[in-house]
Amino acid sequence: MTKAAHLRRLIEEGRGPVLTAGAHDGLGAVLAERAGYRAIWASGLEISAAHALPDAGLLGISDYLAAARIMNQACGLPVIADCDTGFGNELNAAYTVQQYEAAGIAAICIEDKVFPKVNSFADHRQMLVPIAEFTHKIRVAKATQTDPDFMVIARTESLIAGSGMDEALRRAHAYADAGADAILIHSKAKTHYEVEEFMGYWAGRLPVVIVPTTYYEWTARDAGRAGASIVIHANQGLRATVSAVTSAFTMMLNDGCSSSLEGHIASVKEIFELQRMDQWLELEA
Ligand code: SPV
Ligand code: MG
Repeated sequence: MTKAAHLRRLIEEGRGPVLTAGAHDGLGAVLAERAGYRAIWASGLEISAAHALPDAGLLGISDYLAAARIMNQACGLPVIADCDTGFGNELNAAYTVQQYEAAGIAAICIEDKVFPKVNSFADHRQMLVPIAEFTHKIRVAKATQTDPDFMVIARTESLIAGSGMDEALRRAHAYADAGADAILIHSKAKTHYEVEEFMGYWAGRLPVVIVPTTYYEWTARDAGRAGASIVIHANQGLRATVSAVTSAFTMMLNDGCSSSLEGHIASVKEIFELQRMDQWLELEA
């Protein structure tokens, strides 16, 4: 089964939302798989942060695709690739579909903001493109794919841009009419209520994807009961890494050695296991 078919099956079998972890490299994807996540979000925020760059449209499709490809090859999970606004106009969106599909990526997600976008949590120009411009992009993207299982997820930033619930619903329905396979409704609210309200009105027309970063107290189980098909923990892995590495480096510099860390950090043996070193070295035998 292709990974695109696998992702569709996970959504359709309805055993709760597909728990999806944000990652930016092969190791992150392997850690998510080992922990029990069922899909990978190739996060633009994480891929940008891994380059020590802001999530502001600086990196291009080559950088994003290379990262998504590495994650896809490193683990058995389907990858949902964050493709920002589709890297330009509808031609760029078509090229994006061609390239990601050829790389075996299960789904792409494109959002209805003006290029170059800025991360949704930045208090900075959160501007939406006209609905007709984005529906055209979706139609071209969907017409480009050759594998019927490949998914194009349309993400509306209406709530992020402060355009309100009616606009979010209007856009989501227009994107569904244009052929989107799922809708990502993004929110930066501190509570889940607006996302829950959206899903109530939406009434399951298409699968809904959510990213509970600011409304982190909402459990995936409750989100699933409210209608979410995919729940993305988009950046917590990156944030955990930053905290852990910062405290480890500080401790070693302060102590002049790593003895207070040993016992708290992964062993070299565990790193070898994550690298599947034994399997590789068996090839020499
Ligand atoms: C990302 O992870 O890059 C996302 C989700 O698009 S967010 O950062 O919440 O916008
Ligand atoms: Mg992003």
